Amino acid sequence: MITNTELEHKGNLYPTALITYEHDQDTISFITKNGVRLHIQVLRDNMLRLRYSTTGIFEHDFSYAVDESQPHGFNQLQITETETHIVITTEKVICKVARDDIRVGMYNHSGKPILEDELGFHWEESFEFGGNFVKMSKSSKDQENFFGLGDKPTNFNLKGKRLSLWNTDQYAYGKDTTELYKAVPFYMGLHGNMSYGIFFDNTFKTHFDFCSERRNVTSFWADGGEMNYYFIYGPQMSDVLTTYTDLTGKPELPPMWALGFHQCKWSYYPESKVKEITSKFRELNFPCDAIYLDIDYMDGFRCFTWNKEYFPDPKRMVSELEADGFKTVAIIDPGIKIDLSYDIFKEALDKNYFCRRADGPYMRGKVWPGECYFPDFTNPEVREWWSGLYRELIGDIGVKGVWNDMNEPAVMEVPGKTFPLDVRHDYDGHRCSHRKAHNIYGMQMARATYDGVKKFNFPKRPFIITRANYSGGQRYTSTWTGDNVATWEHLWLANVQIQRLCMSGMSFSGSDIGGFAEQPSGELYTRWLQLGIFHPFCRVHSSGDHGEQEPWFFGEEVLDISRKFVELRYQLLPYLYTAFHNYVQEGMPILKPLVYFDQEDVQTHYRSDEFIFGNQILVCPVQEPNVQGRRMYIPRGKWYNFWTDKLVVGGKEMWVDAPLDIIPIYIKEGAVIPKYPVQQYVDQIKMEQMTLDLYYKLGKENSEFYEDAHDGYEYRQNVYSLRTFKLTGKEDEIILQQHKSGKYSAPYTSFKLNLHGVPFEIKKVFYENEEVPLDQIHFNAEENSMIIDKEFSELHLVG
Ligand code: MIG
Repeated sequence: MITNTELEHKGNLYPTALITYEHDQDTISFITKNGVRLHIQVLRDNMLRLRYSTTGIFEHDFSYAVDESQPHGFNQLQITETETHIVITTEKVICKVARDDIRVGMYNHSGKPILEDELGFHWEESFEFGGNFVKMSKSSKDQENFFGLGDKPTNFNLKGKRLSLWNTDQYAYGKDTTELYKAVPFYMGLHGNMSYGIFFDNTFKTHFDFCSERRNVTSFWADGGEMNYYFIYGPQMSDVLTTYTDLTGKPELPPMWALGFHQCKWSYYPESKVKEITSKFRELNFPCDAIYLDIDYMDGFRCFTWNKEYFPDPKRMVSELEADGFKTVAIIDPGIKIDLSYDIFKEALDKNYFCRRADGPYMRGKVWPGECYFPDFTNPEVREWWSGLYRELIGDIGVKGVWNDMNEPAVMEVPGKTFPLDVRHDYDGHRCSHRKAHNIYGMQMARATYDGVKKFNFPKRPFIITRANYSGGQRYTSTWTGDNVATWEHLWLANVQIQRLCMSGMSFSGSDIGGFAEQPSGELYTRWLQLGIFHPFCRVHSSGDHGEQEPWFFGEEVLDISRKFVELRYQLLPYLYTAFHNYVQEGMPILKPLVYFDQEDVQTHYRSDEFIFGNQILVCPVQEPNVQGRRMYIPRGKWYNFWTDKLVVGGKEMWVDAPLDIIPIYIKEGAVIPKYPVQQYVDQIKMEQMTLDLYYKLGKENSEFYEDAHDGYEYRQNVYSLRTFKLTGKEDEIILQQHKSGKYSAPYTSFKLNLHGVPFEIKKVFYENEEVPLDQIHFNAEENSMIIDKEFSELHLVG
């Protein structure tokens, strides 16, 4: 036997000294003696892209994550040389490349290091597959902390963790399971009040080590592909995150009904069962907007078919549900049953749309329908075909939303629970193996689904939910955290995971409330729902094989408390919708973890129980059984207890009462919160009056309130309404100014203004600087409320 020991022991390879560099427009290209090439592209003053090639040759530049429609541009790009470095200066960042070994350091304009290479770029040749294992290591500071990385079920602050990204179907996963359903290779570092982000846009299996192997080193690497990453500078986390979402894209505004309460189970069938559930919601006056059909609605789990025994006339059923205020959402999986009499299978076979193994045969795997072939969603022609398959389901039958599952892709009864690595993919014309396409398979399926639902539901807005995803997939779909378990630990995990998804550009997310596997106690269900009404996506789902999980199943007390909280979500819909508007416009996360809310306050760096819902509501779930309250951290500033209106001064931890019917909620002082009346579903009621809850502050605070038609696309033609409320509180006066933009006019004409925490008695009210008699505005001294014209521009309430 001949062994090539030299090859076997080649190990890590490193760039050598710089020979030369070139500058062409926004890109500076460096080349080393051993042929390594580094491209640094300046996209924005605070965003640089770094690509490395070990042969001097780059492969075709292509990314599923990057949103090409986003404009970039910078104000300054200057290149200077020192004896030891080539220095690139933008308005925000100074980037130094060492002549010795092309190690890179990023600094701010006061010379403070933001992020410096430790070993920097290095690689190992991959003898088995070709190409390289590409690696990067960075020095990190003692006080540095890390956040991001998608759906990982682990501590919110990632310091000390080593994690890998390989989309995996993880039924009943646990805390610290490293590979879950999504791959979001983006994280943020924070030290010395400076935050930066790294987006490692590589779809192979990627790995991240946050000071786990070595205390002062952070590294990331991939099992193939290119060392291709974006460095984004803050210094605020909000600058980093909004730049990342500019790069990878934002979704369109969902229809408002998608923000209502959703009920799901595996599975509601036949039709009479579905109706029994929906009627019960109405009978009990428990608000609900959507009902889900899991895999059993299909004929033998064949996608785009119906089991006619269970659902003899789906179109009629869907329209009857709709008339009762329920939208129907149906599941669609990627596996297509091998069955020559099944037209969709036949067509995909004829058109060569299924994935194949390296040596030619189709990729065959077992999922719910039995043996299946799988469409190659990385082929644009296949995506086009797939989107067309929704014609009947959406366009004719009237299903309003689609739920994509099993798209990691999941395969049963095989090692690794997914495709073998040799499976071939089109990858939009850049043919590759499953090693490269695995992590984007689910995203491309959701993308094709989005296109289809959008096309056939137009001019209404589409609603998609997916289990697997990759960075940028937020452009197409919402998501949930998969097969969790009905345990208290999973309630804790749901809280962390949704905050983390919000920090990873994927705000439209939620967990299976109450847990998917096993069955919650009434207490656990209640506590979970109290948290879930603050998640951007709010759905109860369970596997169904452990008993019922409808809100009435746990008895009268749980039902009443649950109703009270779902009603609260419906009251807060205009506030939540405004948070969605800020997310789709600016990339602002809908939930703001405390570290994001106030990064200067180091107390927040290891906090994860508390979060800010939207901009002004602080929430902290109860995550233990048998308690009457908990300790929580109140961030700096002053906050009103939502339940008692008692004002507390933040910047400290305190005990908060929270018996079973209470979740700790605090409102930021100065906030003006828009509220709807309770409805059983979105747009049930023609709005006659909008409530504004105003929380007094000595000082200034701005609030926003966005509205439009709740569905459709007229908002893009300026038919929206964005109101800004500027509150100025004085010892004996409140001034409230309103500025409105957009052409939308809501059906109501007045606001009911409820005042909270006002330290003086209101004696006079001036409307547009003219005094109005208190009875004319229906001033109610007991409630401290009044009714005012919605178009006011300035209001003075004087003591
Ligand atoms: O192998 O469609 O995560 O939400 O109910 C299980 C049945 C397949 C997994 C999903 C779950 C869904 C279930 N699916």
